[in-house]
Amino acid sequence: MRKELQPRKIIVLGGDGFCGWPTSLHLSGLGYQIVIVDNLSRRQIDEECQMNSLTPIQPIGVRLDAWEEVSGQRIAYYPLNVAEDYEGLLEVIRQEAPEVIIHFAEQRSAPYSMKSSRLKRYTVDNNINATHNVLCAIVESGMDIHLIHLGTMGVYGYGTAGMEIPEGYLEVEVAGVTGERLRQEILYPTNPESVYHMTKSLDQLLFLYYNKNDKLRVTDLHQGIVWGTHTRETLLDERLINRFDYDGDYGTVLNRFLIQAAAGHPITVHGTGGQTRAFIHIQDTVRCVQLAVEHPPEAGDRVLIMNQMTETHRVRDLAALVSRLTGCEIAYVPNPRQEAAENEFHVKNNLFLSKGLLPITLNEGLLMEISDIAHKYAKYADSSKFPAMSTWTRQQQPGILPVAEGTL
Ligand code: NAD
Ligand code: USQ
Repeated sequence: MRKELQPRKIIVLGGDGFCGWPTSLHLSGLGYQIVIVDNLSRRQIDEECQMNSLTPIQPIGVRLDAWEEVSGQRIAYYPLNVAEDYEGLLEVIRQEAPEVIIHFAEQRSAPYSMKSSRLKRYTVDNNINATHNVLCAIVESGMDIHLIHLGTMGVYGYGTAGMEIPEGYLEVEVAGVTGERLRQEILYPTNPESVYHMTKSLDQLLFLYYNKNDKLRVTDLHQGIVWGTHTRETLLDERLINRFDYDGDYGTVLNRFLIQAAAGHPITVHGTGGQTRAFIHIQDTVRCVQLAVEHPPEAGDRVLIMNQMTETHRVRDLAALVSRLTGCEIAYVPNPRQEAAENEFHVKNNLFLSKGLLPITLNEGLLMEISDIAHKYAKYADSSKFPAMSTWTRQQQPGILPVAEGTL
């Protein structure tokens, strides 16, 4: 009975990317009809920056044919810019009539978003227009579509809150006009640390508005840093392999440390490495998105926000762990970012745990990642791409002024 209530067709915006590709395969493997929309801008950025995924990702057409061969399922694909081609997006939605749209289609690197005025503006234009176009198109289509968006833990900011970060909403008590105490729940105050993270904070307001005004059903997943490469489906055939970014702009911290260690390069810890962040394995990402598809908000519910993370770690502890496992050196380098030197970070993730998520921990997954991806592909790494060169302020640029206080 419950099965018949499950959605059958899902549009995955950004389905060629690091999270979107394995999610598309996972959901297709479960029997959902998947339609990918992607303008391949991430592959173009690689060309622009003369970078490549460490793993040999195949052109989208080869990927889709390989999946059909392996699974018997055909995933449809539309090359379309969600931020610029509103009419095209609306047409795809009308034609495909999905029950769910999963929105991964944003520029997702914080360092890339800070590199220049051009890239700050690109990130804002791309991310905000993409999100707003999707919301408008759902309303204009008149269909009851559940929108699932990939947001970020970074909307909460990385100060020390002194409490567990709740799932999106904060209970507050304020004084009323006659002095009585009033209790309310508000969106957790945002405190983004990069232009990229700021776009995710702005996305939240767009969701709040369209949920209130048009009663759209929206789930916003505040995801931590994703690590790992493979999922069960991407392992089925090498042509299905997922991308692996390791450069200073797109590589995320743990995956970078693993490849640096395997390539014999010192692990680049920014500043004191006192930053505590939230993490999740890519296999758990695809499982969480599945759980979000299977547990939609009801009509009239407020935006459902879930923290999509499984553990928190301090950057220098991760470096020490990778160093212990591989014997590589650690290099403490000047921090190119403007961020607190040290922070405590405690996060609630009860909503996913209550829906059946069984997290993969760093302890289980790390050795496999080292022996499989790191050793197999490290020889293809270009070590000139290891340093993170994008600085948060002009003052931090080497040769202009001294590095900002508190970031070393
Ligand atoms: P990615 O860059 O690998 O994938 C994004 C995909 O979207 C790319 O294939 C890109 O070509 C496409 N895209 C971007 N703009 C588009 C547009 N205007 N029209 C059509 N397609 C467009 O990034 P990812 O790591 O897969 O991240 C996916 C989402 O998850 C992002 O929104 C990101 O903010 C979020 N997220 C990622 C992480 C992480 O650690 N990777 C962590 C938290 C949240
Ligand atoms: N760091 C190092 N050394 C490195 C690289 C990073 O010490 O070589 C530090 C950074 O200074 C930072 C932390 O590691 O304190 C995390 O950096 P990151 O690049 O792994 O993560 P971030 O920039 O926050 O962005 C990534 C994804 C983004 C997602 C976010 C989730 O690129 O799309 O939204 O993780 S979160 O961090 O939870 O907001």
